[in-house]
Amino acid sequence: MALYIGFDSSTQSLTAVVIEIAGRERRIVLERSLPFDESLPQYRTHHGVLSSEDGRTVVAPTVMWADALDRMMATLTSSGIDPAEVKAISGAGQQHGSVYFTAAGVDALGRIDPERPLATQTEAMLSRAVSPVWLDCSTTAECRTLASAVGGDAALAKLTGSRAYERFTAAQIRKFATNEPEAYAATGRVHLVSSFMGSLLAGGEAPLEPGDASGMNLMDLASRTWSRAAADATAPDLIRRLPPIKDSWTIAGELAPYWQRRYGFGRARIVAWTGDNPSSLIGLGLHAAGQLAISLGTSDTVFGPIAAPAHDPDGAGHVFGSPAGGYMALTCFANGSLARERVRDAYGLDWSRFSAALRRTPAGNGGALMLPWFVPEITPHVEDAGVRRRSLDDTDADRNVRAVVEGQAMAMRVHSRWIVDRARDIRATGGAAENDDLLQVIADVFNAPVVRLQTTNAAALGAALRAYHADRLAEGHPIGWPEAVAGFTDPPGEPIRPQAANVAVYEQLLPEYETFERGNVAWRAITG
Ligand code: XUL
Repeated sequence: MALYIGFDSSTQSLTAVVIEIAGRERRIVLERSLPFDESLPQYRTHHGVLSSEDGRTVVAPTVMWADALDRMMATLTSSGIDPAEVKAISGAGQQHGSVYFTAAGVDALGRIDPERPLATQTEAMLSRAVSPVWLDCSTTAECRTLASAVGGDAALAKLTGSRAYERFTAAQIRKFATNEPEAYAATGRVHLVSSFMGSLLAGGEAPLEPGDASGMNLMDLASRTWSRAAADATAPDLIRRLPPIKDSWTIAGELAPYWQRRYGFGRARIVAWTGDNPSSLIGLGLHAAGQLAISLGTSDTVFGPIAAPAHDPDGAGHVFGSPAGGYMALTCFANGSLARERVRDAYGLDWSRFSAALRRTPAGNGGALMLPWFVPEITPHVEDAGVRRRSLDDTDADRNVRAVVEGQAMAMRVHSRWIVDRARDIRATGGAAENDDLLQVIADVFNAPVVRLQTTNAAALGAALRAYHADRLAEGHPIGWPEAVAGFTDPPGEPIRPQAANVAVYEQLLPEYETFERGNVAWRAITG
């Protein structure tokens, strides 16, 4: 019997999924989540982040993630699993967020003292106390400079998989290097959330891998190496500050003595961490082009594997490396559960009353439409936050609930056509995937069955499965992805099927939605 741990260090929480594999016997043995706001109140985060008054600058206290990892290890080992049985560990991190180490801090990773808490030791390794995260949209000027230096947005998208994005790491590094040149000069390495967490576990620098590195606007997508042109356009002397990019199945090292001595683990292998979306691709068992997934988390994302890099004609989507090799396409919406929660709270509802409101209202909402841009939106690109309503009274709780869900589902359909025009089925994950009424709207808008897997923690499960896959390879017994994920990613129940009458309503409403959306967006066209 062998245990594998997968983590998901996401915006609002750290989640762990532990799987057990004994030949054909495979099961999830434990799932635990640690929400940052409630479990670590001393960091004073709200929804896991610290935001400026205007909401455009969004960071997280880097040390909070280290603290969460320490606590999660304590939780896991007191939950009945035998730490000595853990063979390999991997993880997923919220994408794009960056962590800044001094050169001495990188060396100190190899000397983490088991006698002292991890958080205080981590603090001393950093040249910057906070990490900019994916919700940040303060770097429009940096994006313009970066794009024009490499020949325009279309050229940057061709090179790196995405045009310049505010939340992507290059623009964030540029802002830091410009505004805090001394702290940038003191920076020895810039890591992502994923490789930072992997480095803490391995007690030494973990590499980046193509899945998460492609969320930086810095990696040449074709060669999977750093692009000198993009790096030089970002900040002085950046290339030497970037960790190496290695295959996603690279073993970063052995679990550091800190974890072995404190919690009784053995010499588990640490497998390179990836981004949360690439990890969910594995956790949902997606390895063939034409498959589509929807993740309903703090952000909502629509993604799927693709055979070769494609590009979103609207310039809103991304191409990332897939941790299984090859590529994946993704579109991200900032107003995911953030928007659903805002509507829920505005009308004093809880989730069950939110669902009841969905059931009481008809598909199509009598033509009412909402663009739920409570925070600046990524897709479509909207800088000025603000909810836009059409034929919708903002005092009508039921119809506003339906409008937020329908608005999100129609945006997902419109902005995922470039990935898959007609999906055979859709795999759903993330907290809100537990809600049948919400998934029904998605099934009807996409005219495709929606399936849910055993867990809605696909990113953490994907990490555990990646740990297993890489461990077999390291043992000299490589396995393919279908074998690696078997028993974990087969849909356990019936899908939620589209209802013909509702499908017809949305076929009519979709063009109206598109017109309404376009009328509210100053499109930042992709230029050559
Ligand atoms: C993807 C993105 C978000 C974060 C959320 O591009 O910005 O989905 O990965 O954790």
